[in-house]
Amino acid sequence: MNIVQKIIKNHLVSGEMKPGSEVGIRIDQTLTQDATGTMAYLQFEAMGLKRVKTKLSVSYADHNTLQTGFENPDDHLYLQDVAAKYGILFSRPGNGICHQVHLERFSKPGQTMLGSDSHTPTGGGAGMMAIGAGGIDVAVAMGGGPFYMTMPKVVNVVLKEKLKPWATAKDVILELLRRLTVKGGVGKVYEYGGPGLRTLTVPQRAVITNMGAELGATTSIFPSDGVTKKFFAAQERVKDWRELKADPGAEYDEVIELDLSKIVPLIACPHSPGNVKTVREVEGTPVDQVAIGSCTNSSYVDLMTVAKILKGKRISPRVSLGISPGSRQVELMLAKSGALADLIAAGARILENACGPCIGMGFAPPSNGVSLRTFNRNFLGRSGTKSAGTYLCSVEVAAVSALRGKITDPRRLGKVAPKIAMPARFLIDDSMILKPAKKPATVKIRRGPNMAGLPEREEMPDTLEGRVLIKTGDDVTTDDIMPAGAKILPLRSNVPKISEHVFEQVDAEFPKRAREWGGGFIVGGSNYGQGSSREHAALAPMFLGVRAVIVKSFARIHLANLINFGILPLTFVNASDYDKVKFGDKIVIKGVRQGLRTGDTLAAKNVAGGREFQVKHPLSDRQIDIMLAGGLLNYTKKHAE
Ligand code: MIC
Ligand code: SF4
Repeated sequence: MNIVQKIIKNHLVSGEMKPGSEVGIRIDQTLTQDATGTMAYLQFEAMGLKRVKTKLSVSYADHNTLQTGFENPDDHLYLQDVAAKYGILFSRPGNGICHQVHLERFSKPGQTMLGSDSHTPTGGGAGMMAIGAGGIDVAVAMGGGPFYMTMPKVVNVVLKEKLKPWATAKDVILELLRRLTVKGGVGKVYEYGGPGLRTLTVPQRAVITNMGAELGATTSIFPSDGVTKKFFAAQERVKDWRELKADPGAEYDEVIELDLSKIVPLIACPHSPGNVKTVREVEGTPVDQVAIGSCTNSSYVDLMTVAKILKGKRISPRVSLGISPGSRQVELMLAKSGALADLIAAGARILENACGPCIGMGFAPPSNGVSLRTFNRNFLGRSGTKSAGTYLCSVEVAAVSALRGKITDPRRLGKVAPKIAMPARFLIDDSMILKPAKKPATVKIRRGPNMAGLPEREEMPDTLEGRVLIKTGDDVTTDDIMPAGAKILPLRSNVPKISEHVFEQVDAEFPKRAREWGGGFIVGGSNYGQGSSREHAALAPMFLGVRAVIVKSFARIHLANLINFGILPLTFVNASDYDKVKFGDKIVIKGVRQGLRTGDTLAAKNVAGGREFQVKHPLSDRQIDIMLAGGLLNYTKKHAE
């Protein structure tokens, strides 16, 4: 068996391990962050359990750290109290980005993890089967319920040789994105192997598994080997380590070969992580802003490398350089080694160790600006400035370009790249991770005035009818559907308020129209809902009365979120019917309740021309029950009765 099959088999609760069929797996660990966590814990509370049933659950506060009003700090207190009460560890604001901290302090080879964040696969760098999901799926997992997913195809990425100076792990994943595109990984897990493995450290592997999310993959995973063991020893957690490898002759659905020695510095150009070019191709482009950090590239070695490149130099006067360390561990080590002083002396602005600019929480670029980022997403407007263009690259490219004021291939600095060794011991201080209360019954949960209750949806009616509220193209992101940023993120625990911002950057009239038209349909192209795991991209449209989403194809997590909140996900049987449906058309789908059970297609009538077209649903029997009940919360309550 390959590694993916081994882990799934060890955790299998239901289903057959056949690609394409639904499997249920037991979840060992969960992770939440503050932007998705409030909803996840409201849902967990609604389940009425006394304590989480996982081996380990950690709640992080890392996204909503800009406190421009009471909303975010109030939500943090809520999260802290819930964690204390229900047996969850709480990583306080100031302790770092969930994925970086979890990799350092809690990852365990061979275990399963579900996280309410799409970059949860970062844990795959340490041999975890770590999957991103909507908050309610994580709530169910915390309650001991299985996680259901489509059994993925397993792709073996065989790594050969080793990286040349100035080529990095970031370039490896950018190369895969260049070859496979942002839809290439849907329904697949990437399992890395080959002789090149031993040349990559755990944080480098984590860069690759982190950004596997941008391929649309279910997750990505590396074996757990001697390199992994060293990392665990350096984190003083060698007892958490175990070996994990594929059996000799293990079979895979696909094999990709990657010669590491052929990888060159790459860059993803605006506005998609899949728009990859060589750095050489865009060299010379003037840069206004450089941002270094995020769950992709903010490890100790990454930031020490930046410090080494900048030491004794000054950044270009046209560039504003922001650096957000990935964790308090990284930040403390930078400070103690003196590297932090080198960064500050070079002109860097040291930001909080949090997601920060990656999610538009401050440090937005200027109008029409060029922002070079070591992050994983560069969707239009995500930085907070719609007219800006963001580029994604390695820390090496970012640092050298910050010095020169223009996009620069770091190989111009010479044949020898700075080499930072992995530390034999990291600085261990878990004092910002709070343990659950000894007497949970005494914990009173604080809830700020911004926190609204969970919205409800009634059972699925037999006839779905309404008008097409919006018609989108391909690759619509959840940032398009439900934008983030400093102004909107504080509303994550208030669905009525946040729903006023649905599709804000694409079509600001959407919420008003949805209310006036009494809800309706969304029509879209392929890979609809790519990107984040935020269930608000389903919850808020549900609140506005969206009944069904009809598209050419869906991204994995968003599809699951739509089902969880009772919005019927449908695809065109004939892709050409997409062209015939227009904005504002009235659509009627009759006999839905019976129709879902009897087959996988339904007839939709476009009242305008009287034409009928066929739509298909991807639902398993279990998902049909969820849909008919009006969503997962209703379904779970019904089953508990
Ligand atoms: C992201 O990178 O888009 C986020 C913000 O981390 C999201 C989660 C969210 O929207 O809260 C993700 O990746 O799932
Ligand atoms: Fe945070 Fe950005 Fe990573 Fe999302 S991608 S978890 S916003 S650092």
